[in-house]
Amino acid sequence: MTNNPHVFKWIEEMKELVKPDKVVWVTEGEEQIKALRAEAVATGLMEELNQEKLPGCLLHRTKVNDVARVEARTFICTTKKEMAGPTNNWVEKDEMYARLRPLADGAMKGRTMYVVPYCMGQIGSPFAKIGIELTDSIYVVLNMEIMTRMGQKALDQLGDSADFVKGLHCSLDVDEEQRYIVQFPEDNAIWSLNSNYGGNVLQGKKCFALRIASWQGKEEGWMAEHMLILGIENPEGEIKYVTAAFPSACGKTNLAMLIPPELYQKKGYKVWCVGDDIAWLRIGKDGRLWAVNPENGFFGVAPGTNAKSNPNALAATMKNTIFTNVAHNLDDNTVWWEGLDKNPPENAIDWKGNPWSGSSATEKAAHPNSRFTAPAKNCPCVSPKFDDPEGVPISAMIFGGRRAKTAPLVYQSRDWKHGVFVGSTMASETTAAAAGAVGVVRRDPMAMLPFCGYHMADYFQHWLDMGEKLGDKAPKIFNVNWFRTDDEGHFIWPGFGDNMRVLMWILGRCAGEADAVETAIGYEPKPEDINIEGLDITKETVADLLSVDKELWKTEAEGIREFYQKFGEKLPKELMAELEKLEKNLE
Ligand code: OXD
Ligand code: MN
Repeated sequence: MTNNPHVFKWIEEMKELVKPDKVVWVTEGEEQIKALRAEAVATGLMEELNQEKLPGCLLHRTKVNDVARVEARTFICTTKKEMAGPTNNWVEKDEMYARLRPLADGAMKGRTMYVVPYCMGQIGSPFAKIGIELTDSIYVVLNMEIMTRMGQKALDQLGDSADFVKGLHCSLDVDEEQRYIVQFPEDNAIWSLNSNYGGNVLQGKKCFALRIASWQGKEEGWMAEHMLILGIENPEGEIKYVTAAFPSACGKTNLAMLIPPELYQKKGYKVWCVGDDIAWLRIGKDGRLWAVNPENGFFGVAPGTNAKSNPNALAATMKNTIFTNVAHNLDDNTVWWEGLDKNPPENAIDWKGNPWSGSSATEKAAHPNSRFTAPAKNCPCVSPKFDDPEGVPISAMIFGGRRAKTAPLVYQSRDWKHGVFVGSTMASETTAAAAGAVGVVRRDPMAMLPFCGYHMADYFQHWLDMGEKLGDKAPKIFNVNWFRTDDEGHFIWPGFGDNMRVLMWILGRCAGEADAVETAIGYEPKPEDINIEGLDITKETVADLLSVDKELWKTEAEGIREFYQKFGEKLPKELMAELEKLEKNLE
């Protein structure tokens, strides 16, 4: 275990509060994990799936009121509201502790408190950070074991240091009215109460690796971003890495595990996945920006994942994976979800635990946000650099969103400052998949709106400061949009693996090899610069995908101006200057 006095003092304090019957340190390795899995199955918390077809795989169903992240119940609690800014829910931190303590008081009576030490980043890496999560859920323990480097090794890395994130998770009775996902960045603390859904309670992920880490990054001069990381290897064996940020429902995991089109495969190109959700970025000794994925697994959305959309993700789920809220196929004790294949099972249990039959179903078998928790090393295209403590050097950073008409297929920012402007104005249009009106523009700067642990205007400033430090070694910044539609509402660009054609132009730009034309919004490829060999579209279609409608962009600029007003005086003047430049270019 550990002799770290800071750890013991805090655990004693928490024990006094939540009053568990028993405390179990999850530091004993594989045998202990095996025993916890067996206990989860024996108590009905999880079901063991077909061990021939899905070895090591388990199924879990959450309560029906606990199926997603809850932004309205997520808080950044600091001494001053100014620190959290206008885009976060805020309560003064002592007031929040006072509100939460009575809820947590005795929350683990009659239960076991598991002490889960974990490391975000590779053990021994200069990027690595330690957290300890105290939880009363075996489901959380088993998921954390997949998603992080967990156990004794994390305590060893911590040594005697007081620098760890103190996490408390109490399942309670999963009451949504009393649900709290609270980050205390000044205290390095996270409290999750009344939820058992992954994004709320696997604290290493959104709570630590984004909300707390973004705060730490600002203080310490690095960045925690909601970005995938992928590498493209050319036939000579050189690999260039890019990061990309998208709001949800834009195919981030699919892009992270992209399969190159045949044209590139034949030439010997390969794509490697370093991360599908989060990137921690630091300036390396060479002055360039380097990235690691702090996670050790994928917590991916199951519906829509299939052998065509993402064969790599599907392969990753074939062993040692925890499925949550998917359908249970009773015929062969496996799992199913909408979009897996065209053969829904006849004899199944849906995500709510009710009998479900494909031919007579009126409701979905799997929850639209049902998930797989899969070890990264299961993924056939996981990067050989996945465990490299130094990370990978980044050539380009890509922003994107879902825009039917406004944004072109791809454009490059004129420089870092303009790139920060592009990221800060990122937006997606709502789809029919979400409740509410369709086509409404939602701004989601750098896809960090629900994950930035401090004032978003300070966050923009931090991006600008990082650019100053990086100087001419800064990655180039791009924007992509795979989702332009024709007049009938059909997607024009084929997407999926063919997105590599756009990535190739991006890498060409980084290498100073690809051509571009300057437009009102930035640099764009000429239609012939996007390789469409083997595709069913013409150069004219590409021209169309790249067109910039100035009237639409004037409306866009108005929307940005309105959005920026939120930040008042605190908005960095560089970003306002970029907006003014855009408005002038559109005249
Ligand atoms: C996720 C999210 O689950 O961004 O990764 O919501
Ligand atoms: Mn995410």
